[in-house]
Amino acid sequence: MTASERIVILTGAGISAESGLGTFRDVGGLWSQYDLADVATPEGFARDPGLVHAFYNARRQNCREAEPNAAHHALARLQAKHPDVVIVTQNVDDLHERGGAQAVIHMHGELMGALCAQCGARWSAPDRMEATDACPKCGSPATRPDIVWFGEIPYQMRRIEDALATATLFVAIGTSGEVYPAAGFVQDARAREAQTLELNLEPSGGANQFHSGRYGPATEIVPAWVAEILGD
Ligand code: BJW
Repeated sequence: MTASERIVILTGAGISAESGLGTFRDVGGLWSQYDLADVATPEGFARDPGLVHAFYNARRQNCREAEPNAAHHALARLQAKHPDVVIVTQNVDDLHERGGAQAVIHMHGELMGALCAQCGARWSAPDRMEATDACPKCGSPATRPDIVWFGEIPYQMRRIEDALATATLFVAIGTSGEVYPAAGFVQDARAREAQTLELNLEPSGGANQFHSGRYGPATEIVPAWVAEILGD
């Protein structure tokens, strides 16, 4: 790695799979157990907020019990040596932070956050959230998880676009590349002449959009890649 390399890393559910958190689209993944229209859309929440809160309460509990794995730790080690490395995650867990990463961009929100659908206030989610919980700021019973559902605009897009505009290396880790706008980042980076690399258990459907790929469990291939670019 040279001093002028500007790396943007996009992570997805695959990086947390070996910590015991389920992915979405793999066999047995969350979308084979739940209808995403019921639990990951504003319309689903309006229909049955209790069901959606139960879904996220359970995932929050799983997340609290999970530990960051060697892939999360490796990215934190890379960032500690090169603080300008930008980590954008689609994941709503906090394993990057607990693994030591800084300033992680959570484009799809955070499990540990609560949001008032009425006034936009944000606060730390309690273990169990319920539809009748009152917003601590405006008092409305409009509490929802601070999660970006289908049809909503992902967070911090300007920051992400700025990082991609100057990236020289874009790396996607553990994501199927099926959900936009994240799925388009590889093309955005390529349009700016960045090199692109996919790290995944197996080639994703969009693998041919990347200049290169390395395949295997994240806990093996991510630390190996980081060691290589740090010259360990
Ligand atoms: C391993 C591994 C191991 C396993 N080691 N690897 C038609 C065309 C184009 C777009 C659209 C369209 N219709 C609608 C849209 C837009 C829509 C969209 O993309 N839909 C698609 C389904 C087509 N997108 C949206 O609505 C987004 N908003 C939007 O576009 O707003 C407009 C706008 C954008 C920008 C500016 C202005 C306006 C919002 C998307 C919200 C996504 N939300 C979810 C759920 C909420 C979070 C949560 O509950 O956790 O986010 S969906 C779900 O998918 C979740 C994830 O973050 C996201 C991505 O999934 P991910 O991480 O890729 O997981 P998987 O399971 O798919 O893949 C796992 C991968 O890991 C696999 O490849 C495995 O091989 C690998 N793996 N084990 C390494 N051990």
